[in-house]
Amino acid sequence: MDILKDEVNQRLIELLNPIKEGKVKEAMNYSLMAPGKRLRPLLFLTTLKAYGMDYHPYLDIACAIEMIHTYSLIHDDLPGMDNDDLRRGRPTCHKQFDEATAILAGDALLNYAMSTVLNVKMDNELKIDILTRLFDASGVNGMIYGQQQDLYFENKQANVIELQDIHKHKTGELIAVGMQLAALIAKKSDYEIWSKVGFDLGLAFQIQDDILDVTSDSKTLGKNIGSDIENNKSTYVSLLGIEESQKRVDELFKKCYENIYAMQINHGVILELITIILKRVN
Ligand code: GRG
Repeated sequence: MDILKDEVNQRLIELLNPIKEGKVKEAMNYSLMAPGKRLRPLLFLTTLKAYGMDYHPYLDIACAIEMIHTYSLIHDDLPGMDNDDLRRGRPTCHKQFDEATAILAGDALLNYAMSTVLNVKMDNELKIDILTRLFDASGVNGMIYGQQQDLYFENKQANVIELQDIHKHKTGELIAVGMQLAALIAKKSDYEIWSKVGFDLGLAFQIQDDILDVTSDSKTLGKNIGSDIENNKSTYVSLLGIEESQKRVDELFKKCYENIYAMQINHGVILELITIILKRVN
């Protein structure tokens, strides 16, 4: 998995190279090249590997997914949203630079993700399908809708169903999208199963996040802890407690393993990554 991650990091550096020098490029580079787990691009590349495909022609799509994820983190950390000052073990983008630069760097990463995919040499019809899914997942009916609902429920009690809806969109969409795109590229009929796996994994990932927020520390996590409590947000832990939340995580991972085993793919590579996520400490 480390080799894949290194390839993504190397390609991200190359992709940033041609951008005009200035504070926005510096801020994009600062946030993108900070030590993130690269989970979303790895899910995409690993699913392609599970289909026995050469992933190299699609490396830039993996990088575009990470650019969109990083933009969402930069904007989420802004004072108008979660107002956090630590991310990926470093001061958040607006703390390191300033708010205007952080807004522009987020905008630029989203925009650059689009042009990065547009520049990939591949079948045009498939490229349009990929762009459509990627920007639906991160768009106003996807991640942005999730973020809107997350902000709406600040200072209001959300129930588990409402919370699940927030997480499906805010976290699940971008976790699911890589696996969905790999199925599109491989021209397999597994799209729906990958959607199920992706959304279950996304929900498990988010509940893990809620648990880590109360059981870990900001040095290990590389971000502020207790930010949900500070912003008066309902979480799985605040609604169900740690034990029941962990039970839900375990059930969701079990479902993911079962659904993956039911597919005609090379299970090993993708299960290795799922297990890394299952055991994550940050
Ligand atoms: C601003 C449109 C907009 C959306 C923001 C992703 C998001 C939506 C907000 C980030 C805050 C948050 C806690 C999201 C839940 C998903 C999550 C745990 C994100 C962090 O992802 P990791 O752990 O981060 O993969 P790294 O740094 O490893 O990439």
